[in-house]
This record gives sequence, structure tokens and C-alpha cells, in this order.
Amino acid sequence: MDYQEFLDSVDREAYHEGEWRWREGEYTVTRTNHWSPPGCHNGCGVLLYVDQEGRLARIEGDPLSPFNNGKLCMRCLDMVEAVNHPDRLKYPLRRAGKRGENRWERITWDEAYDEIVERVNTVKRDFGSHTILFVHGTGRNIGWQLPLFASTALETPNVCNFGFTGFACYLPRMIGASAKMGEMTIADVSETHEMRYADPSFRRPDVIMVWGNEPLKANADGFLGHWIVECMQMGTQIISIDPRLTWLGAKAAYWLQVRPGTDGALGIAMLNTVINEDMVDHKFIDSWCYGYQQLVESVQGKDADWAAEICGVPADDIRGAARLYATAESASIQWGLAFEQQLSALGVTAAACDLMGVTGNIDNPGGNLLIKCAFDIEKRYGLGDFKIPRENYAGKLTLSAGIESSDIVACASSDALLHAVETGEPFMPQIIWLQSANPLSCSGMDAPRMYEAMNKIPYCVVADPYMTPTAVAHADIVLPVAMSCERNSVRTWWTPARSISKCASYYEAKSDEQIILDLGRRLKPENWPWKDDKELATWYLTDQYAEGGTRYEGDFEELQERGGYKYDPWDAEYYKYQKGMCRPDGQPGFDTATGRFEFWSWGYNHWGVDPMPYHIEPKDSPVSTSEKLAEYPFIATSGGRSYEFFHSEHRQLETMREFHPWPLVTIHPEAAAEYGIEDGDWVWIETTHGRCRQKAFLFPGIKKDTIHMEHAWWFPEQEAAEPSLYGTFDSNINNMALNFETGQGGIGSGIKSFLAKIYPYVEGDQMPGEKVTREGGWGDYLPGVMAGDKESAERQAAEGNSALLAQIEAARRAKEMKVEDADMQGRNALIYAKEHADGLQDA
Ligand SMILES: Nc1nc2c(c(=O)[nH]1)N[C@H]1C(S)=C(S)[C@@H](COP(=O)(O)OP(=O)(O)OC[C@H]3O[C@@H](n4cnc5c(=O)[nH]c(N)nc54)[C@H](O)[C@@H]3O)O[C@H]1N2
Ligand SMILES: Nc1nc2c(c(=O)[nH]1)N[C@H]1C(S)=C(S)[C@@H](COP(=O)(O)OP(=O)(O)OC[C@H]3O[C@@H](n4cnc5c(=O)[nH]c(N)nc54)[C@H](O)[C@@H]3O)O[C@H]1N2
Ligand SMILES: [Mo]
Repeated sequence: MDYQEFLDSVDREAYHEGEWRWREGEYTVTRTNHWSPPGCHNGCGVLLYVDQEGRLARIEGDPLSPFNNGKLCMRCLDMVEAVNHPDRLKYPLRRAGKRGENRWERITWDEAYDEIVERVNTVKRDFGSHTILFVHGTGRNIGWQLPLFASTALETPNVCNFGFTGFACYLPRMIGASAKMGEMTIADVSETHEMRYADPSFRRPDVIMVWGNEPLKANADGFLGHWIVECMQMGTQIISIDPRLTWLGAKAAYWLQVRPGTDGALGIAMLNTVINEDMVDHKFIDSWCYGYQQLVESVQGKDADWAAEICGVPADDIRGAARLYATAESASIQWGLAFEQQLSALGVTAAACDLMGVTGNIDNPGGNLLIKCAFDIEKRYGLGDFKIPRENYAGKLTLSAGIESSDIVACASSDALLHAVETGEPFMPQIIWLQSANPLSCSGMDAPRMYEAMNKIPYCVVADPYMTPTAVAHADIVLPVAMSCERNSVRTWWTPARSISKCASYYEAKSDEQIILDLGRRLKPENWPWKDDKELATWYLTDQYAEGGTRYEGDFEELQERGGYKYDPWDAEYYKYQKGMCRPDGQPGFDTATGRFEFWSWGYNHWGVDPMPYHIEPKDSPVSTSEKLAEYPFIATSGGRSYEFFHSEHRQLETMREFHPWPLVTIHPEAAAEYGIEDGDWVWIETTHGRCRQKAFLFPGIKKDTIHMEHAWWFPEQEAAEPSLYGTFDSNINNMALNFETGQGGIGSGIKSFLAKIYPYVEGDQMPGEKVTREGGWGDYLPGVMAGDKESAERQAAEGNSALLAQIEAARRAKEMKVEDADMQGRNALIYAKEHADGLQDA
């Protein structure tokens, strides 16, 4: 691949370089970025064609955008269908029947606002604003807006992804990396340079280790998977660590087919090989690191043979992959969600960071970069609480009225809030506000339990572009949300900073920005000074609250006019730690307690987490619960993404369903044959905790003892009213997932590994929707503790639930900290460690 050749080949004039809006025949064309709805983790450059009726008629990738170079995924290419789909919510709705009956009356926005304001103010007065639970989902373009609204208009500290136990997405990698090296890290595939692969300072990685991540389907966390393919065309080799064979795995130098949930052991063994075969970067370690000797000691005895047993990967492959990674001139690790959907979440993160550290692949061209969101607009990955005025932020640490969260993560603990709903202790939540979340279908672990819990909360608001199973089951008011092409907004997730420009509209749908502005003004005018969405966007870019603001110079209009993006030179610089660019005091080094890259981590230690890489055997596995194997012989993992869907979204779109009509469970052909299952058969997947139904997909690229299930299915074409709820429980693997099961520090969840059996579905079998909505599900929940088999639940109740206790203990420590220090997650602990740690002198 010759990128310069590509750049030279683009007819810039034909693509209206320098313009952001122009006429083309009967269309008005807008150069902008797509950033939800529909959901995605990325903001790709697009050209939107709007017809004379103001309707989105066509979409094209923008070849002048260095981010995606004109490429778009199939979901973006299908945007016209998503935006104009007749199922979209057109007007605000008020529930007219009972919850779950799917009967609604159309109301005006003013009626909706009046009802909400009256309800919120009554709850604030009678119960306290902390009894409002605010729920939002993954990093769509809501991350900064919604926490701001929740904390400064609703005035609740209780913002979380309800039901998503153990903060089991991305946050563990964020905070783990921040503890180890002071910043988040991402694989360098030139994405920080406006000139991309042609930038003279860039060097493509010799090796990319793709670990627990499927970048081509997920494009997760601000990273476009196709960038890896471009590097491969320039010679990059791949190491794939995945229980399934993926497209990248099929082209990899090494494919380590790891047993789900055992990556901690694999990482430790790779460290053992690299260290004991002396493939480390002594210069980097001696000059810039802390705690290397402890790392050397901690991995002794845990070699590739040890890990081979645990992980089910040949020892020679573990050694070979470690050697390939460590001896490359530059190599990077591209990690994914599997890291935190196992109990060792922070331990695996530590192991991966240490591999980068021992080989000196930190902030070097083609290694792992120290990265911030462009211009410091976001201190974190778009959760935006940094933007929240401090007097409101303080509440986040203590979570008023006794429900505590850990100081590791700034959002509220969903387990703690579930405990509150189930027990009424220490308070009974009065309102649940769901904006960009559909917990019954996707984000709620133990979906039947979430169903029961949400029905206990007296009032429920849902704001979404589509009617969802969760809205039908629980909502009292439903607000129609505008799509990406119908909003003015700005966003960063790493670099560049991007703008989103409004160019169409749909019935009465309003953007998230408009909804929170309208309601913010009505609920708390003194906190909501912005005239309109553009002013709000400018505030975000330049940040009126932070001391000195951000480093962004300009405003929404300027960003829009310059083509919708701006790269931050800080991110594009290599070896920032050598140049005094990382620490607030301007000294060289890392922004950690010791100023160094920490193999022995003060942050981890402060959190009460093992400061060295660790492995925890999954709680339900052939090793932990071997007695169950006779009845539940499969290790079930889940969640691998598909091109067609973003979580529970896109199920309405005929085009997507044509490609991917049904939920698929991947089974090895020989295993399927043993159970009389053929490709395309409906199959029950069952654990001791529940069951769901998916269609068999026979595939030899998975081991015979492992199955992989898809998440977030519902069927908009099926009956909305209960018991069906669009069939959302019928195929939901979260019927089997557990709350209250987390790893050290209350972080990580076990959902990538549990034991299951499979058997054919027979016509007439009872469907889970019926079981859950009519018979109370399978749960035998002891409020506030992990369900599962009754015996273990009772034991846990007697012992006091360990995950909850860990969070409460961490919160107790957090309370001792000074509020003014607590300006971001992860850092909290580091600041604390800086002040309190003994023995820093030897650093
Ligand atoms: N199209 C699409 N894109 C998405 C999403 C979506 O729903 N659809 N969701 C977004 C979100 S919020 C996230 S967090 C990301 C997630 O995206 P990724 O980070 O890619 O994570 P997963 O899709 O869970 O799984 C990646 C790989 O992990 C493998 N795997 C399963 N168990 C294990 C294990 O125990 N160890 C290892 N090493 N590998 C394992 C799976 O086989 C899969 O190939 O994607 C984002 N992007
Ligand atoms: N078993 C299993 N369960 C999983 C996972 C897994 O791998 N396995 N993945 C988990 C992960 S990593 C995550 S992050 C969670 C994700 O969970 P969520 O991010 O909560 O995703 P959804 O539940 O699909 O809900 C998103 C809703 O937001 C709406 N929406 C989309 N864009 C916007 C917007 O801009 N504004 C508003 N107001 N609404 C919008 C959509 O229409 C949809 O109804 O799910 C988790 N669930
Ligand atoms: Mo996620």
C-alpha cells in the first residue's frame, strides 16, 4: 500500500475541498462526520446528500477525511434506510395502558416536558435527587452530554449503565493503563497524524498482537479496524489471541486459541518468556521504569508450559508468539473487550501493559502510544464528567445516601444500584431515566432480573430513536431522539476533534442536545446558560469550567467550516515522556505516582488490587466446577460483534437482516453432530441459571468444547406486548449472565466464560419471554447477591457479597480523599498514592 499514491489519486476539487456544504443537482451536500444514532464507536467522515424535501437521500464516505479515507462500513452505507425507517419514533409518547401492553398516546413536547419536570421536582423534594437513576450506554455521541445533564439538571450522582456489572467494558483497560503509564494507550497505526501512513515520523508496526478484540467487525474504542489491514499491506504481521478463528486470525503468524477467561495466565507466560530469554529493552527499563525486579520475580515458575495447561494453547506457540512480539523493531498490542469480560480484568490489562513496557514499545513509532482525547477536550474517553462543575462532581465519589461506588471508576456501580432497587436500602430509586440504553436486550446482565428490578421503579423515561423492548416493558414517557444527521454536535475520542452538522430532520424527533437543553433550562436554569446546541458544542470544545479551558482554539462553526476535524499535535508526537509532555510539572517521565512506567503499580496497590499481573480461574469452568461438566460440557463465550449490528440496534433494517437474519451460536461441527444438531437448527443454550435459543452456525474455527453466542438480539417484527416483548428474552444470552460477580476491586465480569449445555429446540417448547414475564423467570434471587444456584447465593448472602463489599471498601477509601483531587478516575488513586506512598524514594 502506498498512501501517498492514494492521496495523489484523489480528485480534491471534485470533492469540494475547503467547503463544508454545497449544491449538487437537486441535492444539498454536507461534509460532516457520522456519530450516532445509530450507534458506533467512531465518527467517520461522510458526505450527506439531502433532497429538496429535507430528507437524507444518499451517503458517501469522504475521501478527504484522513480518518476513514472514504471507506464506510455496511451500517453507515445503509444510513438512508436507518434514518428514514418507518419504525422510528416520530412524536413523544405517554403510556396509555399498563406497562408491557404497548399502548401509547401521542403527546406534545410541552406536555412531555411538563410532566417530566413536575415528576422530577416532586421526587427531588420528597426523596432526594439521588433517587433518580440515570442510565446511558456505550460510547456513542452521548458520552459528555448525558452525564452533564444528569448531574447538573437532574442533580443525581447515580449515573451508570444499569445492569452492566463490574464496569466490564473498556474502563478496566483505561484505568489499568492510566495506573501503569499515566495515560491510556492505543496501537499506533498512524491514526494520530493528519498525513497518516505518509507522515515521515511514522513507522508501521512489524507486529500487531490482536488480543481479545475483533477490530474489523467492532471498530471499537475510536479505532478503525481497517487501519490494521492497511498496515498488513505494508508488511505488518499479526498475532491473534482468540478462541475463535477470525479474518485476522486466518492471516496471522500465530493464532493462540485460548480457553475463554484465561488470558491472564497467557500474558504472564509471555512475560516469563520475554524476561527469561532476555528479550527485554534494558535501556528503557533502566531509564524509565519502576518495579522491574518485582515483575521478574512474580513471573518465575509461570512459564509457557504452565500456561499451556491452563489456556489450552501449545507451549511452543506461546513462546513463539512472545518472541515474535519482543524481537520486532516495533510492535503493538490491539486489545479488546475480552480483557474485562473475565474476572482477571485488571490482571490481564497489567500483563499487556507490562509486555509493552519490558519491550520498550511505548510511545515509539509503530508501538503503543500514550494518548489523550484531542486538545484535552475530554480527560477520559468521553464520559464527560470532567465537564461537570466540581460541586456536582463531588457527589460522584460518595454517591449520596450511602450507596457507594468504588473510587476506581467515576460512574456509579450498577450492582450497588440494583441492590438499592431490590432491597430499598439505603434508598428506593424513584425514577429510572434511560437515554441510549436498552438493558433488557443488551446491557443488562441477568436480563430477567433487570426486568423485575426495573418494574419496581415507579417512573421511567426512555429517550431513543426507536421503540425498544425496554421501553415497552417499563417506560411511562418515550421521547423520540434525532439521528446523527439531525444534530449539531462535537466529539472527540482520541484524535481528531470532530463536528457533526445538522442537515435533515424527521417529524418531531429532537437531538439529545436539544432535549437536555430544553429540560436543563426548565429544571435548573442557573446551570444551563447555553443559547442553543452550537453554543453548547463550543463550550465543550473550549470548556468554561476547567481552569484555563482546553487547548482548543476555535468554536463549533470554525470546526465545521474547516471540514469537520482537527488533529492534536500532542497526540502525534512520539516519545512524549522523554520530552516533558506527560507530567503536569513539565518534567520528563510518566504521569504516575513514581513518574515512571510502573511494573509494580501504586495505583493498583491503592485500589486493593494485586499490583502485579494475575490470573483468576473463571468461577464456572472445567477447572473450578469440573463436577458440572457431565451435564454442562461446553465453555460458553459470547459477544463477538457482527458487521450488521451495533449492540441491540439495526434489527429493524431489512438490509441488515437479509445478511444476518438470526442470532447465531457457533459450534464445532463434530460437537454439533454429537448432539444431533445441524447447521441452521434452532438450539437451546442452557446453564444452571437460564436458557435462550439461537441458530446453530457450524464452524471448525472454534474448539469442540467451546461455543460462542451472539448478544443483544430482539425481533422488531415480532409482537411488542408482553409476554413477547419483541422476543427479546427468547434469544438473550444475558438470561444466563450474572450480576454481582466481579473480579478484584469490583472490576471485570465473568460473562466471557461459563459452562453450558446445548440441545435442539422442539416445536412447542416454552419460550423464555413467557417464562420471564409470566412466571417470574428462573431466578431465585436473594436480593443484593449473585443468583445462580441457590446454594451459592445463600452462601454469599451469609458471607456478605464480596463484590459489593469490595466496592464499598474502595468507596470508604475514596471518602478520605480530598474532593479537589478527584478530578478523574484512575488519577484519583494516583494522586492519593503520590501523597501517601512510602518508599517512593527508591524510585
Ligand atoms: N458492529 C459492532 N461494533 C461494535 C459493537 C457492536 O455491538 N457491533 N460494540 C462496541 C462495543 S461497546 C465494544 S466494547 C466493542 C467490543 O469489540 P471487541 O473489543 O472486538 O470485543 P468482542 O466483540 O467482545 O470480542 C472480540 C473477540 O474476543 C474473542 N473472545 C471471546 N472470549 C475471549 C476470551 O476469553 N479471550 C480472548 N482473548 N478472546 C475472547 C471473540 O471470539 C471475539 O473474536 O465493539 C464495539 N463495536
Ligand atoms: N452477553 C453480552 N452482553 C453484552 C455485551 C457482550 O459482549 N456480551 N456487550 C456489553 C457491552 S461491551 C456494552 S458497552 C453494552 C452496551 O449496551 P448499550 O450501549 O446500552 O446498547 P443497547 O442496549 O443496544 O442500547 C442502546 C440504545 O441507544 C439507542 N441509541 C443509539 N444511539 C443513540 C444516541 O445517540 N442517543 C440516544 N438517546 N439513543 C441512542 C439505540 O437505539 C438503543 O436502543 O452491552 C453489553 N452487553
Ligand atoms: Mo462496550
